[in-house]
Amino acid sequence: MPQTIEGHFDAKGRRFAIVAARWNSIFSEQLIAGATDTLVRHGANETDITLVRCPGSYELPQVARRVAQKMNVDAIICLGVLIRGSTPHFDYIAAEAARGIGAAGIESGVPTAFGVITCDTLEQAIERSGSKAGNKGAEAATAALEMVNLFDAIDESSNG
Ligand code: DLZ
Repeated sequence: MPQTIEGHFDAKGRRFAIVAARWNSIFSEQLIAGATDTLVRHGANETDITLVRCPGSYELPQVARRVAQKMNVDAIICLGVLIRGSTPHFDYIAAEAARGIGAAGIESGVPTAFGVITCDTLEQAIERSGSKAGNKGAEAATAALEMVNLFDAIDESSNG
């Protein structure tokens, strides 16, 4: 068996930012609730979670980058809801959100989690924000938590 380095899911004593886009707030509020609930159930103190709201998913990377620079947090969970409708904006915004949220994490060294749901229909948005297909905010918070602990495990490893 190879030596395995992996992250566990203990949020105790950790500080998190949730960056959430205001668009489609009926769904994004569910993602915020799912992310917060996941962090608290894994031991985070609610006072150690800061919610930062921004206009839309396009702005998520810019805000994540600024939060990483200015706030003392262990991870940043980015949440948004994109519904295709009939607008070509969708593809541009989705691409920028995905690329930029990743870039913010790579540049800063602070893990960023991608909790943006990209849907064709309202029904899909309902499914992914807390019904049939789970809650993408909770999933993103779980990933952020694993990344925080994984980075610590890498730093502490003898090869690190
Ligand atoms: C403009 C726009 C559109 C059409 N749709 C969405 C959406 O479904 N979800 C979302 O988060 N944001 C949307 N926006 C707003 C853009 O993300 C951005 O805030 C504006 O283009 C201003 O830069």
